[in-house]
Amino acid sequence: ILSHLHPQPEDQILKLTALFRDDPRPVKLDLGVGVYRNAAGQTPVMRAVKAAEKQLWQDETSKSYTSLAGDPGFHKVMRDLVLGDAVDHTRVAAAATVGGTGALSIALDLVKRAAPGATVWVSDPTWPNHVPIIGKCGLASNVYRYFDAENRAVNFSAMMEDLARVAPGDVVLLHGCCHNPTGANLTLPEWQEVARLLTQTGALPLIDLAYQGFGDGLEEDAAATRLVAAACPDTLIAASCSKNFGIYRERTGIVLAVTPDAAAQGVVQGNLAALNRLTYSFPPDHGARLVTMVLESPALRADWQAELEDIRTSMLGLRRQLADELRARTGSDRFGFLAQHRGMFSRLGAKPEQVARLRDEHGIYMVGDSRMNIAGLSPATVPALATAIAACGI
Ligand code: PLP
Ligand code: TYF
Repeated sequence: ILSHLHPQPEDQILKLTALFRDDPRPVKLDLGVGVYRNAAGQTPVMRAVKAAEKQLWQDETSKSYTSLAGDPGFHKVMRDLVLGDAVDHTRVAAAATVGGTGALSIALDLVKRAAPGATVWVSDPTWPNHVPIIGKCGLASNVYRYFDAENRAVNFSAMMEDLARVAPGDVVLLHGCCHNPTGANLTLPEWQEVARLLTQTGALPLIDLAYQGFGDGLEEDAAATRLVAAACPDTLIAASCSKNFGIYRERTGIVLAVTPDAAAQGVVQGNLAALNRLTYSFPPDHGARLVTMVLESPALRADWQAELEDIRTSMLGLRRQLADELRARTGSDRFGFLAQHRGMFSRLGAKPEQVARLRDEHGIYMVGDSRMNIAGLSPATVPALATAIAACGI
């Protein structure tokens, strides 16, 4: 029976990590997988997370199960972090999940139960896992235009044209901030127009929030999510703690469902707990507990925010440095978008053969669509990247 299985396509992002590792050249640059790295090339455990872990090791007296939807304390801190007071808290159902990916999967399972015929609309392009996860949950997908490859910016009028054609009850998947893979984001007034359109069409927004704090700041990066949740009768949010708490392998995320009223909240909460139970019984607790401890302690929270802000501003500095170096080398402003984009990624706009040349001739690894992880750079390596980009005629 098992021999009837088909070989699976490799994950193009994760494949790069192995290619890079096996490259024997002494000077090489990994701009592939979206993991934050400091100037020394490390992905450290954040200070506040380490302190919480020490405290937890001392104080934890039991590792018995939590509840099916996870710890209510985690729900509360995450609801506050993501939604602030944008909506009445009695309307919000929540479940801890296995990372942001688990949150997406549980959210889409919930959609499948509520609206089995719904189509999920994703941006063109989007994170490569979105469409396969939608399919795995038994839902159809379609794309709305998003990225203007010529200008490396959002083609907002095309996006609005496509979203106007979405059927009532369909789902629109939006990146809450720091669009992956392009780095191009909507302005707040544009988000207001999207929210208005969603209420007009009766579509359900599903917001993927994987990089809160990596763009313009913790509050700023939540503004679009809050605006949409305040405008629409119901909103699904899949939030990840992997990046902003640096706890990737702990697999910590949450699905937040903003429901029309407190009565609906109870039923949705029951469905989220049931979906967790059917998928993995109880969600993992360790990362969620660390996040809860950090957010509940004023001292740990302040230290976490300071370190997150350092991470954010270091990536912004690298963006500006790269844009400046490229202006100097090419004598043109065509790379100015790098300083305008936000988050870990920018899509450079290089052709596949140019991406291959960067790798083969310069040891620079980026995803085939020319997505670069900005955090893979350091002030010392930016000049070499700029030189290589210019040398490849990009
Ligand atoms: N959504 C997007 C857009 C991402 O880039 C990621 C990447 O890590 C995720 C979701 C999932 O994150 P997690 O590692 O928490 O599952
Ligand atoms: O886009 C990225 O690089 C991150 C990490 O299958 C990632 O979101 C990459 C591939 C993957 C899961 C996570």
